[in-house]
Amino acid sequence: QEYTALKLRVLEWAPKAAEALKGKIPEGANFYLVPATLRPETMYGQTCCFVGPKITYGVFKAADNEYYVMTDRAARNMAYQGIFSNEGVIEKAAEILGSDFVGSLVNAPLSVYKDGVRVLPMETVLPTKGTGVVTSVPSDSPDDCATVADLAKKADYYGIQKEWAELEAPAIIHTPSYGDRCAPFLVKKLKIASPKDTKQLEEAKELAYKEGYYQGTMIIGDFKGEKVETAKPKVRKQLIDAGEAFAYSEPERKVVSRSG
Ligand code: ZZB
Repeated sequence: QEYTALKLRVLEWAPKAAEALKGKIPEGANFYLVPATLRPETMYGQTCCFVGPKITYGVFKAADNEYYVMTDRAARNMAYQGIFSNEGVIEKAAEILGSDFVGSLVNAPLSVYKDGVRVLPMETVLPTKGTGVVTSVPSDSPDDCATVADLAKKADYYGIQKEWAELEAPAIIHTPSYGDRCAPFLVKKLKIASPKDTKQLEEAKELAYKEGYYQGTMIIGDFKGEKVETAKPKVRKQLIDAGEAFAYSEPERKVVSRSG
C-alpha cells in the first residue's frame, strides 16, 4: 500500500501535550503529525486532523530539529524507507496518549484553512494502519463526515470546542452522481447516523472512492478542471517537492526476489 504521508506542522500544543513533552524535546524544533492518506488530491478539503484518543503515539526524531508524531509501528516501517536522516535508527523522544494531543493546532498543507486546523479525537482510528494519524476531509470521506458531525453534537463529552468540529467542508471534487460533496451525500443516502454504523460506512467509502476517483473532477486548486485520476499524481508530486509530504509504504508481505 503506497501512502502519501503529509506533514502537519504543530503550531500550538494542547496544554496536556505541552506538559507531556516538557524537557524531552529541544526548544525550537519542528514537530509534525504525519497522517497517511491515499487521496492526496483531497488535501484542499482538510478541516481537522484525527488521532485515536486511546492510542499511544511516539514523538520520533526524523532529522535535526524535526520530529514526527505517529505509532511505533509506523516508525519501525519508516526507519527502513529512507525517511529518517539516520537510516535504520529509531529515536523516540517521548510517548503521548492520543487524547493529550486533542486541541493542538496544526498547519495542514493545501487546506483552505490557512490558519491551521485542530487535532480531534476519532474512536475508529486503527492503530494497525498507516501512521495511526488521519487527516480529515469531511467533503469526500464518509468516515470523516460522520465523525465531525458526532464531535459537534457531543462537543462537551469529547472535551472539545464545538467550532473546531464545525468548520465548513469546502467543495473540492465534482462528481456526476453525488454532487460536489460526495461524503455528506452518501452519509444521508445510506442513512448513516453515527461513526458506529460501520457497515454502511464501509459501503459509502467504497462508493465514494469509485465515484471520486474515476468520475471526479477537481473544482479547486492548481489542477482545477482536471480529472481526479490525472490530478492525483500531480498534487502528490507538488506536496513532495515542497517538502510537505513524503511517500510511505505499508509493508504487506515481503516478497524477496533473487532474480531481481
Ligand atoms: C484523506 C482522505 C480523503 C481519505 C478522502 C479518504 C477519503 P483504506 O482505503 O481503508 O486503506 N486512514 C488512514 N489511516 C487510518 C487509520 N489508521 N485508521 C482509520 N482510517 C485511516 O483507507 C485509507 C484511508 O483511510 C486514508 O485516506 C485515510 O483517510 C484513512 F476523501 O485520507 B484518507 C472515500 C475515502 N475518501
